Amino acid sequence: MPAYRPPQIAASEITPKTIYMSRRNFIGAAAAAGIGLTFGGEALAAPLTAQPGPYKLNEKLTPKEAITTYNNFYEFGVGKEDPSQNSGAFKPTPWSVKVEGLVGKPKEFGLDEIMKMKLEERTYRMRCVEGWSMVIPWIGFPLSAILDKVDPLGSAKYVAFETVVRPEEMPGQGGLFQALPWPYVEGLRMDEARHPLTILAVGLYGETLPNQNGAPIRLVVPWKYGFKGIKSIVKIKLVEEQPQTTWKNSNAREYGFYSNVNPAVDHPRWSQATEQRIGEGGFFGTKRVDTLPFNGYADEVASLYAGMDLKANY
Ligand SMILES: Nc1nc2c(c(=O)[nH]1)N[C@H]1C(S)=C(S)[C@@H](COP(=O)(O)O)O[C@H]1N2
Ligand SMILES: [Mo]
Repeated sequence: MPAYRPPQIAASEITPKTIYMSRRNFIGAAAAAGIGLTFGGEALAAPLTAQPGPYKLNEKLTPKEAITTYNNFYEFGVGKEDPSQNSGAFKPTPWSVKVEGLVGKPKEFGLDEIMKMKLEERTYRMRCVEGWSMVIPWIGFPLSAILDKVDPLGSAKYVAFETVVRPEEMPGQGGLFQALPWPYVEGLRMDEARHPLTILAVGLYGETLPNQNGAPIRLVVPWKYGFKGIKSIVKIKLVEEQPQTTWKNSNAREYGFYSNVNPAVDHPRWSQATEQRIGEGGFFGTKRVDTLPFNGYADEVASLYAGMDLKANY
């Protein structure tokens, strides 16, 4: 396993909006013409090797350029381009993650140790609650692998997660306008946390995670809306009661604890029946596809919710 090196922001990722937009059109034209392009960012990021993992997907990957420039990461601003443009000063190393709470062996994991976990390629369909989706080739390891190392107690019923707070490196956490209360927090039921689909991701497209995607380590739960995938994690705590979650705290009528992708349960302000695949039919194209129950992972996870009313538990 290569030693961990933080990804670096390429100059190409910090361009003004006009150039950025025309570059995007150029990419589309080049793709249509069958011309392969490489960007500075790809050359600079640290390569990361991983073995093929389970859950193969027969779907077209979302272009890396879209995955790394169309983001939600409010610590860096609320615009889709803010995280890629405003995260250049963020330092994903050194880093450590505390795993604590109802466990026999609480432990602080340094990033070097984390990067020595058995890394797998996990290409997942990802669905944002806002109605767009991507297909992302993550690199990571099952969350259960790290939970196993701390000996969870029988009393642990949920897992709570916390993002780092660094206003000096995360412009959305400083200044007058705070989009959300910090730290960003999320949670899973223990059986969801231990499900083999649930991973901690440390890379994508064969490289360490770009800052805007949650460097150096973030959660990925592919059957849930994107906001469950908390980024830049510093704390994982096993607890007895259902944890606080940022979006439910900020608007409980619109965002619940479970947040399972469900085309049959609309958001109060929009339908969740279909989604726009980012990067297909042109970056801002109109290719819409049907949203699938549990984001297409029903065979794997529907049994976790047997007997539950998924309209009440949204
Ligand atoms: N800490 C933190 N994690 C976060 C968010 C955020 O604003 N802050 N946004 C969430 C939302 S709404 C989505 S859709 C995904 C987006 O992940 P991506 O940018 O890697 O596609 O991150 C989630 N994780
Ligand atoms: Mo999202």
